[in-house]
Amino acid sequence: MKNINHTSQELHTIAGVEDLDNQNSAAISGGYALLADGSFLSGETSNLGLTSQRNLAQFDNKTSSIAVAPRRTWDFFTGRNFTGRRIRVSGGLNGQVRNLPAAFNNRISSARRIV
Ligand SMILES: [Ca+2]
Repeated sequence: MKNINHTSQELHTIAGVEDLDNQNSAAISGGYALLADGSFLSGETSNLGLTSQRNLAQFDNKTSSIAVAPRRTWDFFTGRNFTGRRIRVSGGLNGQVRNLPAAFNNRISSARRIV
């Protein structure tokens, strides 16, 4: 069954990108990737730390937004064991929140840290 994200984005004027709030900035300060069920890191979250995940277990097919720490890059896959379609998310210089495009929304099943 396909999940549909009804989270409102009307408070956000820049699609897909916004500054991290203090709580989420602290969460990723050590180089983490943070996954969230809702857009813009709303709803339930899962912090991957620095460890690639071949199987996101309870977070399988839930991720709708991702924050990656500064200077880190992760690849996220629609299949387990780093298979299927891939989307790369980099934290840039300041970290970044990325809302997943429709082809990946609620479809991420594994995650691999690149740097
Ligand atoms: Ca979701």
